[in-house]
Amino acid sequence: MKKSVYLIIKFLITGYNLIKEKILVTAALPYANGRIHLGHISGAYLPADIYVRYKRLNGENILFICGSDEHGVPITITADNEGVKPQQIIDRFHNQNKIAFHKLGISFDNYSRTSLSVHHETGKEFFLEFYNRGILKEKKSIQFYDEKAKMFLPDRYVEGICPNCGFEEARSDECENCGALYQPHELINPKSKITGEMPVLKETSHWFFPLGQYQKRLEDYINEMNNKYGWKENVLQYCRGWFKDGLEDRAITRDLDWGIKVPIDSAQGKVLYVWFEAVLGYISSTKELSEKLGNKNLWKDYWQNENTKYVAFIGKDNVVFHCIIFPSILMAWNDGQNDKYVLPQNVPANEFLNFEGKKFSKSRHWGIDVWDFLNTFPPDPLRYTLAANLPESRDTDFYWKEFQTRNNSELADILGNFINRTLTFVFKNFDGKVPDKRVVDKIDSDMLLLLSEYPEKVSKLFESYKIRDGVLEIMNLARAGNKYFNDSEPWKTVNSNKDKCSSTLYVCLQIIYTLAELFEPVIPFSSKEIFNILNSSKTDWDKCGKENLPVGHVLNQPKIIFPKIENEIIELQMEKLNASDSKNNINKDDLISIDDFSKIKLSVAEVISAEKLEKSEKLLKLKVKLDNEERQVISGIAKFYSPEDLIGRKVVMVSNLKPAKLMGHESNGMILAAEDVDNNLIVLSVPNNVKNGTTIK
Ligand code: B3M
Ligand code: ZN
Repeated sequence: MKKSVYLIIKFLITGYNLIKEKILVTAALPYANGRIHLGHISGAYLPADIYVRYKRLNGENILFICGSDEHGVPITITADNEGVKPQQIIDRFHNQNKIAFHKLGISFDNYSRTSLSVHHETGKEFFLEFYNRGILKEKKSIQFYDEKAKMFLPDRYVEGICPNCGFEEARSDECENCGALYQPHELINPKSKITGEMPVLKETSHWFFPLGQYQKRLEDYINEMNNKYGWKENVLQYCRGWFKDGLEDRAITRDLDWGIKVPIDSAQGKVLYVWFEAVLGYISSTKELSEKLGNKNLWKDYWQNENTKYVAFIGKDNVVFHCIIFPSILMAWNDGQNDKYVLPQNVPANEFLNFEGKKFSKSRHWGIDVWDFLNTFPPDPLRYTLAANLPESRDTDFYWKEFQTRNNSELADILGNFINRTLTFVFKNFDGKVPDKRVVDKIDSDMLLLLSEYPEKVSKLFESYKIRDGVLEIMNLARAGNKYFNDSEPWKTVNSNKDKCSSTLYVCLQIIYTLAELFEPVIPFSSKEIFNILNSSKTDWDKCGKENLPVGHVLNQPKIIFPKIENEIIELQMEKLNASDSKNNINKDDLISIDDFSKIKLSVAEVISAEKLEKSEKLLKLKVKLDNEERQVISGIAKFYSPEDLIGRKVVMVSNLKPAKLMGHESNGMILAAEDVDNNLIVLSVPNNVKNGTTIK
């Protein structure tokens, strides 16, 4: 080829790649203060993953971005409750959630963390850009301050009596019981949750983002996106609600020491408000990916490219942050001199998933943890069940019984059975090879026509974020396959009309091929197994409804892809869920009198030494100090704490327990710990300023 021709072609290809639309998909960054549960999965991660996998099969240039949200009060509260540093909490849950996502086949291109320096830099860059351009307003306000802990107390750190209804666990400016809103100074008997002291009111100043100024532009933006790309009605409703109330300035700094430090001298002890920076986590996660891939500009190719289609998958509780706050931050940035960012083209937020008819509740242990789930079941039946029941337009429920039915009656009896009966038949009668298409009757051509329409049919649904309908539609193809098999009666034609029989099986195998591909986004692990049986691999999405397996192609022996789930296993899971819930529902007959309770002497004790007991995985030998007495206690917490974790800690001890011998060692008391649903023990801590030996009442 002449060099000039070569150059022209190269130029055209590069040019095409440059202008070809890029797709950026993000899914909400889960807080690293707990394990993700099935509600998170059906709210955002599964629909996003199905969409992304489908787009990849279309050969799109797509990035799927996520990571852990590691700042904010939810993290520090969890850390305080456990008596550990926030870093320990985020390390634990970042890793567990990352593994859970991986096991479930959620195919992020990057799963980052907002504690990384690339993210801190990004957060500071945005703040400084706004600060330097004079966009931010500094305003003074009065807030609770804990003089002992030397810190301002975020809302959730203060508790007192509601001035309106007398509820005793009201927050600093809002009562959960009666819904009243009030000023912090109106709260009666405020107490700091950190030290238990009465906090004082102190003036502090914060920087505010002028959200109100963006209202008109945000309304126009959402209208335009809705007109062009069709936003979901539930999402529009939430936005309209916010606009109706009128947008107001929002503080984007907080008095806390966990988070991204506000990068100006006059803001000592302040960090960026977690929501201001968390949404920027999508950008920094993409930057981290660029670095990993050694392609410095990759993130810009997506984020700062007007040909990027950006879709943000979230749950309904995050709508305001993704449809209002994040776009306004990007608008403000884009008004400056720097390269411009793309705004979300769509935010297909889902409603909630409830469990067995009741709302998810972390404190009541009502919900199902992905980690636990995948210890018992493979990922695809869960993916399919959730996908077939996504809360796209209203809340839906996860029922264990439905999970069993979706697996046994749909995956196994419809899809699995169709594959199995076809392949078994082909191995028995056609030597394990794709048989010839000899006679094409109406029933066959109708089936092939229906098949050819499927990729587009499903595409239309997926493109409009009707993921659930798309998934149900694919299962309909498996149903149609079974019906075609039944109506064609190959078990008869194999003797009476072998050519006809051969054609029937040829068509059935093409259907299985199409099912393997269409189902790839939904049940990727099983799709791979189906392709293995077919001894084949995927093609472009728009070609998968055609006749892809050639005559004579050698197949592999079938095997069971979807084993049935037995009743006992489901019943066990239901019991487990109910048991964790009833832990908090105390039976009337179990109530004790105050006299019964006062028999138990609870004291504050300080751990002064700790060591592992030889030959025991569970036990630690502790020496604890009461008022002016030392005691030896043998405690079954070795799996959860190393000796160093405990030394110096003040704990709660039952101090009037009869002495006991454990593995030959005397124990004089019992250390109290909380046991979570996974049977992890968390030792109760007492603030350091409480004296050893103090009685707990
Ligand atoms: N971490 C809230 C949540 O997990 C929050 C989402 C951040 S998305 C930038 O629901
Ligand atoms: Zn109240």
